[in-house]
Amino acid sequence: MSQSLWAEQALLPEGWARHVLLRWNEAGTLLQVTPGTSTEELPAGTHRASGPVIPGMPNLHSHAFQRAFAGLTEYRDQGQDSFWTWRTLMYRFAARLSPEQMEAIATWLYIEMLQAGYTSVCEFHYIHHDADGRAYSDDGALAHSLLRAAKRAGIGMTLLPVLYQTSGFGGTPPNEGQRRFIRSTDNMLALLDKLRPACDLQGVRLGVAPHSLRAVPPASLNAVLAGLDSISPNAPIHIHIAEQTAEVEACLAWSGQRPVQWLMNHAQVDSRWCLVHATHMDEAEYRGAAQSGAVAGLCPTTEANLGDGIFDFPAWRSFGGAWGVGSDSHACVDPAEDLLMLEYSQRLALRRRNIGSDSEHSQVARAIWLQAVAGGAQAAGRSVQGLVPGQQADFIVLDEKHVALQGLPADLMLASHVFASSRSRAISSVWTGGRQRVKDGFHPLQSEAIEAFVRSRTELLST
Ligand code: NGQ
Ligand code: ZN
Repeated sequence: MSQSLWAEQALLPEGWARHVLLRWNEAGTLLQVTPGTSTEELPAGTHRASGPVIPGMPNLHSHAFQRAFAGLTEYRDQGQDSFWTWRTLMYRFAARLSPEQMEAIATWLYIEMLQAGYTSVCEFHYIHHDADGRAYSDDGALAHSLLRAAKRAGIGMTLLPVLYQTSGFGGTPPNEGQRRFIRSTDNMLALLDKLRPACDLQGVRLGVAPHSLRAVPPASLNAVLAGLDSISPNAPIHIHIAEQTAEVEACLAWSGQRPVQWLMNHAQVDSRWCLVHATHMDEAEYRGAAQSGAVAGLCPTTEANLGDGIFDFPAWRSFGGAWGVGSDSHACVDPAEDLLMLEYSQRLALRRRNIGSDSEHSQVARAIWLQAVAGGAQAAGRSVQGLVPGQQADFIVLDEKHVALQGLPADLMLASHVFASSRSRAISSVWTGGRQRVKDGFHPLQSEAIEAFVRSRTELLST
C-alpha cells in the first residue's frame, strides 16, 4: 500500500515545481515525486496540500533537557556573565534530572520541533548516569527516555551518545558538575551495542559524539572511532569544536594547534562528521574543514545567546562547505528563526544584504532552506534529503491563510515565513515518514505533553 499527496507548488532540490504528486510506501519512503501531474491523474485517496509544500528540516544539534531552563538564565549573575557561567547553571540543572523528567521535557520539545518544521533531530546525549554519577541499573535509561519521546512525538532521530572524560585539554580530571557524563571508552562502546536493537527497531540512526577536544583525550578519541567503525562503519560522528575563544587559546597552549587544525591533523575527518559550532577558525581551517566534506553544525540563536561569536559563512561556502542548523540549547526552537539569525548575523558583520543566496537560488530563504536540509540530512546520516524518491516523506505544508503569506506566490510565502512571520508559525501541517504529525498547527499529544513538561520544570526548579 502506498499513500500520496498532491501539491499545487512544492520545493524540490532544484527549486519550485508545480502540480507535484508525492507518493510513498508503507515504510514512509518516497517512491515518486512527479511535477506536472494533473488532478485527473491522481491515485484514489490522494490528499491535496492546503498550501506550498517544502522539505522538513533536520535539526542537527539538540540537548533536549536544556529546553526546561531556556529563558531562565537571562539575568546577570556574576560581574560578567559568559558561556562558562551559563554552563555552571546548566550543570546545576543537569544534576537533578530524572529519566521521567527527561522523557517529559523531550516529548514536549520534539512536538515543538515538529510544529516549527523540524522533522528529525540529532540528539547529542551526554547525561548518562544517576544524580550521584552511578550507572542506572539499565545503563541506557536516559537514552531510552529520549527514544520514547521521539517515538511518541513522531519525530525522526539520530541518537548520539556522548563520550565525556576530562574537564579540559591535557587530561584534567572531570569536575563534580560533570559526574553524570563520564564513561570509559569501552563502556561507551558497550552502550552503543546495547542501544542498537532498540534504535534499529525504531528507525533511529545511532552514531557517537566525542563531546569536545576538552572532554576527550587523543587516545580515547582514536579508540572510540575505531570501535564505532567495527559496530557501524558509516555512522555519524558529531563533536563540539571551537565554539569559544577560550577553548581555542587552551588548545593552542596544550598542543600548539587550534582545535579544528588539531582535529584535521589527528582524525580522518570526512563527510560522516558534523563539526558543531566551528565558530573560531582561521582561513586554512575554513578551507581544510570545508573541503573534508564535514558538515558545519550551526546553531545561530544558541551561539548568539551564549556569546560565542560569528561563523564566517561566506568563507565556509566559498570552499564548498556543507552546513545545517540545530536548536542546541533551545533558546529558540524554529528553523526559520535560526536561518534568519544566521543571515542577519552575516549582514551585521559585513554590512551587506542577502548573503545566503547562491548561484541557483537568488531568494535567500529558498537557498538557505535547501542548503540546510541537505547538510542537516548528511549530519543525521538518514535519508532525509528532501523531496526526492528514496528519501523519507518528511515535509511541511505552509499555511497560506497566515496573514504574512496570504495572496503571495509560493516563493514569497517561504521568504515571508522565514523573514516576516514575526515569531508566529506560518505552518499548517507537518509530515514525517509519510504520516501527518501536525495538523492545522496542532499535535494530538500537545496538551498532555505540555502538562507533563510544565510539571517536570516546576519539580526541577523547586528541588
Ligand atoms: C553542552 N552547549 O554540552 O551543552 C554545550 C556546553 C561545553 C553548547 N556548546 C558545554 N552550546 O561545551 O562544555
Ligand atoms: Zn551543544
